[in-house]
Amino acid sequence: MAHQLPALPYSLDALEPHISRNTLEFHHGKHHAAYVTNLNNLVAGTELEGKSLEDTILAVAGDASKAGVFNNAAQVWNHTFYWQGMKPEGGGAPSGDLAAKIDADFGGFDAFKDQFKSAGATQFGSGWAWLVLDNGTLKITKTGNADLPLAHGQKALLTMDVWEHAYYLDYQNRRPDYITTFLDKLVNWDFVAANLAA
Ligand code: MN3
Repeated sequence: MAHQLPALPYSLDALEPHISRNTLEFHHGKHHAAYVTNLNNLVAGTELEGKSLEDTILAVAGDASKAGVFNNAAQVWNHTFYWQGMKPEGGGAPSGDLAAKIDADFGGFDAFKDQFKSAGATQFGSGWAWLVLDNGTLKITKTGNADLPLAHGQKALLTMDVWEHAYYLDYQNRRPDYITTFLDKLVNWDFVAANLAA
């Protein structure tokens, strides 16, 4: 079965005023959809056709001759994961085991936020900021273009898209304002906690 564009886990206007319907219509309906279409076209008739998204990513990671497949497959995965990491009335602080783990590995929630903001702000050009589990330890990372933790043996817990298409319609060049809003108003900590527990 061909790869499908997953529905958003909320309505197109659910994240307003922080992320507009206009942004989600383009970002999900055009950008994310195009990655799915491109991936299906690239794998059609090859040994990758019918493989899961994760298996496809792992099969071509590091293979320069398959960069197009990697980029589109990874972008499909990254966006599906990004949507789930946000919710209406999100943000605030995590609780329970996740909060304790953040305190232990970062020295507190404020230190986590500072590192996450810095990763997003300093990713030059297009890419992603991540909270990952790396050999049992929480870490903040950033990746360029489509690159993702799965290709580096890390488990993704949360991601923030810092490609300009993620924020430009709502924030123009003010990427730091988008990042602050993502943390304060949008993060779905229940999703992050479930990923940590899985
Ligand atoms: Mn994007």
